[in-house]
Amino acid sequence: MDFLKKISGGLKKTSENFSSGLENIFNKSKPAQNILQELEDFMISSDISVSLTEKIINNLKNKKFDSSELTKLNFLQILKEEMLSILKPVESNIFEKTKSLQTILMCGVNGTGKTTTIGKLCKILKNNDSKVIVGAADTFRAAAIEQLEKWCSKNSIDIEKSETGSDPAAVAFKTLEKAKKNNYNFCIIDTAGRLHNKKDLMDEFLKIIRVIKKIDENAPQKIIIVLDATTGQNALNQIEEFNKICELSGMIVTKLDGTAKGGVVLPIADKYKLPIYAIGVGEKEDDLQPFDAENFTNAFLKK
Ligand SMILES: Nc1nc2c(ncn2[C@@H]2O[C@H](COP(=O)(O)OP(=O)(O)OP(=O)(O)O)[C@@H](O)[C@H]2O)c(=O)[nH]1
Ligand SMILES: [Mg+2]
Repeated sequence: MDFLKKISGGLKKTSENFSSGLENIFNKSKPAQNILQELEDFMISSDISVSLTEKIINNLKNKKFDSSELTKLNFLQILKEEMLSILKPVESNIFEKTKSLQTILMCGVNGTGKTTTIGKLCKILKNNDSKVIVGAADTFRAAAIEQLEKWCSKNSIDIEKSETGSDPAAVAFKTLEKAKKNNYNFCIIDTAGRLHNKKDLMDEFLKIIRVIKKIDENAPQKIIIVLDATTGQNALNQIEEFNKICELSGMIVTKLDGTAKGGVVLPIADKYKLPIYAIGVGEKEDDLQPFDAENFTNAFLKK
């Protein structure tokens, strides 16, 4: 299945919600002022955020459409331009095989899709002929280690683990040590979900980073926050909170298939300007896609 088909399927709820909303707004003639007001309310309810919605509405106002000119088509044109100008700069592909070892540390609040995303990522990396090792540094639950093991065995990926309850930083250390010694291309560390207001858990995360740096001072090359699109504007707070304690490199937005409000990707990209490396559009191993602004925008605005 090609990328565009896959992402269109994944964004089906969002695009259907968006097109039926626009259909309702433009289905009968009304003054431009009313249309603008309805568009504003609708975009905000689609999780496009107040500030970004205002920007788009102002763009429309500046074009001075009168009621006969303000059509769905010219609205979509302006929205598309706006979306591309926000999303193009955050496109970033980091999953190509590189000569030097890349250590990727995953983080995020509970249940956003970190472990599943690592599983899917392993397949992409394996297909690029990369040598990959994964560290099961979520030692909090036995099930978390088993879950990661299952994903790794599917793609014959090496995994480093320890018993439940052991120090996650020690697992991360062992994984990177092995990766370095055996010339791996990627070392990916899974971590337990954590809320920013649990100081001990945030300290534990910082310890993982400190310990990794003992082996390679430039590692982790990437700290990726995994965000669940179904949590809406909450995802923005999560970026804010993790960014307070470490320097996030970028993000992966999951569960876009599970929401009609995929519009949340826009304020996320607009506010933080952090790269979006990939998006999750389902639970299966092929349901992770490198982020492509053009494909995303086309799938989003599909009639
Ligand atoms: N529909 C859908 N479900 C997803 C996606 N990504 C992950 N999930 C599901 O989300 C649930 C949680 O995924 P996990 O990978 O366990 O999340 P996690 O962040 O590792 O969770 P913790 O380790 O407990 O913090 C699972 O049921 C996954 O199948 C996605 O892109 N789409
Ligand atoms: Mg997990």
